[in-house]
Amino acid sequence: MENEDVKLFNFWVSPFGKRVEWALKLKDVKYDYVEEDIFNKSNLLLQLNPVHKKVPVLVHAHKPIAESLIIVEYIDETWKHYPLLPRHPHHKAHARFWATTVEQKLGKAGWVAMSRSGEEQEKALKEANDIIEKIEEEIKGKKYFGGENIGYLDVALGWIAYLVPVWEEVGSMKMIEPLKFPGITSWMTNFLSHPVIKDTLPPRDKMLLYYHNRRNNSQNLHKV
Ligand SMILES: N[C@@H](CCC(=O)N[C@@H](CS)C(=O)NCC(=O)O)C(=O)O
Repeated sequence: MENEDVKLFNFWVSPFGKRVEWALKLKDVKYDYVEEDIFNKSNLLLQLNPVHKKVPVLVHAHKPIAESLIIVEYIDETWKHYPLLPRHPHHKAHARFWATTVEQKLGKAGWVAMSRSGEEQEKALKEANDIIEKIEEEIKGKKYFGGENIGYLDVALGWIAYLVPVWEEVGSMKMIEPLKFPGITSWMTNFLSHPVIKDTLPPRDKMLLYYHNRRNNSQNLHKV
């Protein structure tokens, strides 16, 4: 089963798809990568993920799995070496809680802070700040959320490390002040310089161009 074909349908800058790429790479699972155009989706993607019609989709042993955090857990259960989720049920629940809470709160606030200005941006920055303060408490004194090694929560929150600096530049604002949030800032450096992660990061110029365009044309909040 674990040696069956693996295929990842993804979009190059997707913060959700990156989670899956990272989980596969950390576990050294070989896979084929299929780039999807999320503005002109293939029929195959619509068949594989008929409910949400989104990437990422992982196809393993000819069966599709959708939703990035569910895929990461599937990968963790299927390929056991380099475990991502903690073993203890409480630690596991804690990691899942922060993965979904940060996505809900910071994902939306960060997008609005990047794509709007004036009062709307101010309000979003305040919301972002509230959750960033909580993340700072979680990471303070640790190399990774997973401890000495990258774990589930690092994979789940890794988008912050490569996307927030791009969103800050595009939105001419600052969400993560290094002096105010030294723990998150050093986690971002540790995460981005990890040998597995650093090879997966999209080119910064390409991301800046993409998000500048998204900012100028930002009616649709969901195609991150
Ligand atoms: N909750 C989903 C979100 C996936 C998602 O929003 N993917 C975006 C690309 S970053 C997408 O496919 N958007 C296409 C659309 O919204 O139609 C997950 O975690 O996998």
